[in-house]
Order: sequence, then C-alpha cells, then structure tokens
Amino acid sequence: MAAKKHPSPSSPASRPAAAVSRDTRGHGDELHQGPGGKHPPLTTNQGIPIPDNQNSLRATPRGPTLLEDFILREKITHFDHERIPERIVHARGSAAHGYFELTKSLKKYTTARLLTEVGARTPVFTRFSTVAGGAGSVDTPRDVRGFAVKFYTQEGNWDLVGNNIPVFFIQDAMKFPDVVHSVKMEPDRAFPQAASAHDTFWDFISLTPEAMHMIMWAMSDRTIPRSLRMIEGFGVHSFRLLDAKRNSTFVKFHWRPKLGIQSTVWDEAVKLQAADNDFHRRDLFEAIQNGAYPEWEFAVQLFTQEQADGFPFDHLDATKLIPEEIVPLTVVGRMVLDRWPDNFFAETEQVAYCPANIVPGIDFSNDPLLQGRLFSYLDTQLIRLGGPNFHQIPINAPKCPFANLQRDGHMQMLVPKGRVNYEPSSLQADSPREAPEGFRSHATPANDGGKGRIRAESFADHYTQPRLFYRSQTSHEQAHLASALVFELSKVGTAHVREAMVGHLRHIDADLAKRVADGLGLDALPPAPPAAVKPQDMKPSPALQIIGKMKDTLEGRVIGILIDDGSDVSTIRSLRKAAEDAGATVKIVAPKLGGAKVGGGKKLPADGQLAGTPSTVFDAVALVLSGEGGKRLSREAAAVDFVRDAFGHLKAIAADTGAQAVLQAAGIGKDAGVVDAGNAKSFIKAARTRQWDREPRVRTLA
Ligand code: HDD
Repeated sequence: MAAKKHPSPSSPASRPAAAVSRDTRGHGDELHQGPGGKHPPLTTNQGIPIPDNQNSLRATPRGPTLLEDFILREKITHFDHERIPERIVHARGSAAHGYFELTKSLKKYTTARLLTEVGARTPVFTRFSTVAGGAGSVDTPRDVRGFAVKFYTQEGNWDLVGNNIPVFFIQDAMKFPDVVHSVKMEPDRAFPQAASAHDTFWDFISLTPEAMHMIMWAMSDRTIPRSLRMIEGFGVHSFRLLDAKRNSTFVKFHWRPKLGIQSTVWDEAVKLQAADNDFHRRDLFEAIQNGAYPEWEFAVQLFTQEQADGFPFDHLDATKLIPEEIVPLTVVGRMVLDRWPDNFFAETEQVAYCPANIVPGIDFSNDPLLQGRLFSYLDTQLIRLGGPNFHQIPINAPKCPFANLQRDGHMQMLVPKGRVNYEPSSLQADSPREAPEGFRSHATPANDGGKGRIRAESFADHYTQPRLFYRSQTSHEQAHLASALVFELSKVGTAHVREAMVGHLRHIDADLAKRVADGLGLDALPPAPPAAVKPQDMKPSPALQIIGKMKDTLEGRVIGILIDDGSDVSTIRSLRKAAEDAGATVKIVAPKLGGAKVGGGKKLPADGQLAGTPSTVFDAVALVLSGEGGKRLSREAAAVDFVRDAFGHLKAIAADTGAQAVLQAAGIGKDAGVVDAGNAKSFIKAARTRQWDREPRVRTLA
C-alpha cells in the first residue's frame, strides 16, 4: 500500500486508520532524513537487522503490544538502564583527550619512563569537575574543581587525581563521608544543590578546625574560576619518586595553566548560572573545537626527608602546603588537551580514576588522607560501573599490554584462552609471570609509636597556614574572601554556627574576623575556640594570589560586541581586528540572531541574540550603536543589563557616541576601563585585566 505523506512518522494520530499497514516500510520515506551517506543497517545488540524502528509489534493495528517483541523490549530495557549511579562527589565533569610531553628529565630521581624520556608523549584523558553538585548541576557554583589526569603510560596507567586547590578539608580519610554529607543537599529537604552556603556544611566546618586552611581557599576566588582552561591543578599529597635503587625523594605535583590563572567575581559567577549552565563545559569544548588547545605546565616540588624534617609543618598533613618560596617549582613537562571525547557517556562518565593507579618509579607517602583514598576509589568504581571488569572499558583500559589471571565477573569482555588461570603453573608457555622490574614500594621505616587511632601531634597546628594564605593575598582578594564568608554564613540559619566560625577567624587574622562579624551584623566578636597550637606568622607567599599572578594577556578570552541596525562597520572591524590580534575571540551580539544592517546596509550576522547572551559570558564588551540604535536599546532591559553587568563585573567597556544613551540608562560614568570605541588600542589595553579599582564604587565588600 502506498504511504501517504505525514508530518512525522512518530505521530500516528495524524495517520488515518486506512493508511495503517502491517508492513510499515515506506512510512516517512518522503520525509527529509538528513544528508545522504552510507548508512549501516540498524540492528539489535545481537546484530539482528531491524526493519521498522517506528512501531512496536501489536496484536492488532490498534494494540495491544506483544511481549514477543524482543526488539522493543531490548530497546526499552537498555534505555531504562542508561543512567548509572553518578559519582557521590565530582558528579559534574567535563573531560578531554590530549598528551603529556616531558621537557626535563627526572632521571636522577625516578625510573618512571614518562618522567625520564624527554620529548616522549604520553596520551592522557583529563576530567575537570565540581565537587558538590549532581551530574546535571551548573558549572559555576562556588566549589573546588577536580583536576584528574589519567596518563596511559607504557608501564601502565597512572592517575593523578587532584584538585585546583593544593590542600584539603580534612587530615584523615575517616572524615571524608562526614565532610561530603555536610556539603551535599541536606538529607531531609534535598537542597541546596551544588552549594556550600547552608547550615550542615558550616556546622561541620565550625567543629573541624583542621578545615580552616581549605576554607580560606574555598572562600577565595579560586573556587569561582573564569574557565577550566585557567585553573591550576595540584596532586595535593606528598608522593615519592624512586630511583633504580629505590632511594626516595618526596614530590608534590603541580599544573599551571598556560593562559594564566583567572577567576570571575562572585556576582558574575551567580549570574552565569542563569546565563549558561554549561559555561565551563562549553568554553572547553569551543576552545578545543577551534584548535586553541588548552595547555598546562607540569611542575614538581622535590624535597628530601631531611628538608621535610626541617619544615615548620608536617608535609604528610594534607591541610598543609609547601610554599614555593621554601621549595621552588621545577617545570618538567606540559599537557595539551587537543581532542574532545567522541561520546560523553562512554568516556567522560565511565572514566574511573584511582589514586592507587601508579607506575614503577612513583610511590605513595604515608599521608593518612591518601592512604584512605587508595581504598575508596576502586570500591566506588565497583558499584558505579557495575562490577570488577570496568578496567576493560576502553577509556579505562591501559594502552600498554596487560595480562593476569583474574577471570570472569560481570561484563567480562575478554576471552582468555587456555587451561591456566593460576600461578605458579607449568602447563602453558604463554601464561603471565611476575615481572621483576615491576612496581616496588619504598621500604619506608615503620613509624615510631604503636598501633592506634592517633592523630600525630605534628598535625595539630590548624591556624598558621590559613593565616599565611589570607595574609598573602592582595587587598582586593582579601575583601573578596571576607565577603564570601559573609555571603555563605548569611545563608546559615543557626546563630551559634555563624558565631563559631567567626571565632575561628580570630585565630587566623583579627581584621578578617572583624570584617566578617561586621558583615554579619554581629554586635560583638564571639570568643575564639581553644587552639591546640598557637598560630605562627610565616613569610607571605605571593604565589598564593590570583590577581598578582594573572597574565597580562587577552589570549583565550572572548570579547562581545553589541550592535544593532545602523552600527558603524569600520568601528566594528577595527575592534575585531585589535581583539583577534591580541589572541581573543570576538562574538557579535544583536537584538536579532539574523544580525543587524550595519553601515552601508549590509547585514552582519550575530553569534548570539541579546536576550540570551548577557555580558557575563564575555571578558570585555564593546557597544557600537548608531544614535537611533542607542536610543532604541536604552529602553531595552537586556541591553542596559548587558553594560551594567559588564561594569559591575569590572570589565572593560568600549562605547561609541551612539552607545552613550545605553551607558546613561545604566548609570555608568567614566573610568579607566570605559573607553571610546574608536580607540581600539586603549580598549584592548583595558580589556587585558579587570578594573579592580572600580570595585568599591559598585559594591560594598566586607
Ligand atoms: Fe576524591 C572522586 C579528588 C579525597 C573519595 N576525588 C574524586 C575526583 C577527584 C577527587 C578529582 C573525581 C575524579 C573523576 O573525575 O572521576 N579527592 C580528591 C582530592 C582529594 C580527595 C584532591 C584530597 C586530596 N576522595 C578523597 C577522600 C576520599 C575520596 C579522602 C575517600 C576516603 N573521590 C572519592 C570517591 C570518588 C572521588 C568517592 C567519587 C567518584 C570516584 O571517586 O570515582 O571515591
């Protein structure tokens, strides 16, 4: 029977009963099916060709459906199981493929081939994540960012599972479920999602003095990054490098972004959650698609046991960092991310990192937080990925040969041959045997002191390093940090929790405590809790800043130019050229996506429509408008907000004469960052940084 023309093969309601046929091939034939090509036949997972992917098998044309329909059942069953349990932490992430290249050999310290063969490239898969939110949460909450790198080395997979902060909340893995429970949605009400600003988190923190150093970092602008391409990464713990004789050198691992480190301001991060939930994911995707491959330097801090013994802190305590001024960083390699995954689920979701994945020549330290992690990750992957064979999933499988006698289990993908699945054995010439050159542990002398649930006294100083961090910041960053504490604690309903936190701050810095107490409207400073160790003053470390370290560059940044009908085309052109010459990407924003008729009547298409493309997604903005356009847009809230927010977020603004009406409607006066659009050079200069001096004019900081 000839098929009639229907609007969609999946809308049977539109199909007259007479046109229904048991043989449905042909329905939809006349519909546009996309570009031509060589399409493989659609099959079931058993390879059985499927002739009809539109209709289930029914007893009659109008039902019921038959249980016999194995094609339907297979399709629905698979769909029902499409979600696996998400990660309990770091559920939301974005990842990319790339490579690590060694630029300086560490041969003197380690046998690990990836750290000794200069010029050799090791494939990597790197996943960035937020910690607290679910897989579908937003990209820009105030949160620590995970920075996990899987190196597929010739000697097996090495996973460096770090964060963008060099310290952690707790000293012992025993406390991990508690800190995570406290920060996740509260269990009775299931909110807030992806936010630490609530009672349970601050209740736990206020009762956990060891968390104070991490809290300083978490309340700093480090947790509201501009881009994943602009974050630092840290292995956090001390690890060991082992030479051929198994002599050990301690090492801390660092990643430093080539584009420099950069953050947003808090109001911008909040508004980005509305502007683009996927801001960081999209930014990473677009950079890689455009060939602007994100890159990091890989650096190490190397130190001996003797040096460690002389530190005024215990390097095995993950709440402590080693200032660069005490042990400098040596750059030994670089990582380039140059390929977006083909499939999000298969790769980014199923990748399973584990700090226990380590290669010969590298070893663990005794850090009790690391020791607990060595257990946790494999355990979580077993349930998350459904069984003991998840290492066979392509993204997790080593790229070097691997062989052992582990067998069977859920989802066994390999088909091992032969009789021998045990060792020692003598029956099979190709059965795997021990590798004498394989992974060996450092013969670390047993610690003094007996077995027990004991926290070392050398872990007891909880306030010296938070003080070091706070006092190392620029005054702008100190104000941001104090304001972040006020913001978060203002969301805490329980007065004694707010007060307990301010009490801790008194040990860190008296002025910080006062600023936060003022910001919360406390009448008096609450008492400081007893401190096991009196905090010391360490020499400030400017390396802990962001503002002081930002690169003076526009490379990798995005400039938005707002236009409308009648805009001056030569101004647009010269701004675009100057921005692109400086390494930035330019996006045109207009009231209509189709674009605007610029001078000369030619239509310039837009990259974003004004209502859906606020200035939060740009690093700096320009408004090029005719007198008419300026008047029109001064009555358009999206345009007024565009420029008002850019001003409030301390961005450079270029405006021509026509655009002044919009600036006036937004109440924007002149300052060093508001420049004439005709002067592209001064705009680019202003755009290379944020206008920090403007901040006191636009908001009250604690
Ligand atoms: Fe963890 C995931 C980083 C302490 C238990 N962690 C996870 C991820 C990162 C980190 C980046 C996401 C990996 C990915 O992209 O899939 N975790 C850290 C850092 C820590 C840390 C830098 C401290 C220095 N973690 C930590 C402790 C425990 C865990 C102390 C448990 C005792 N972490 C886990 C986990 C996760 C995880 C529950 C969740 C999903 C996963 O492992 O694969 O096992």
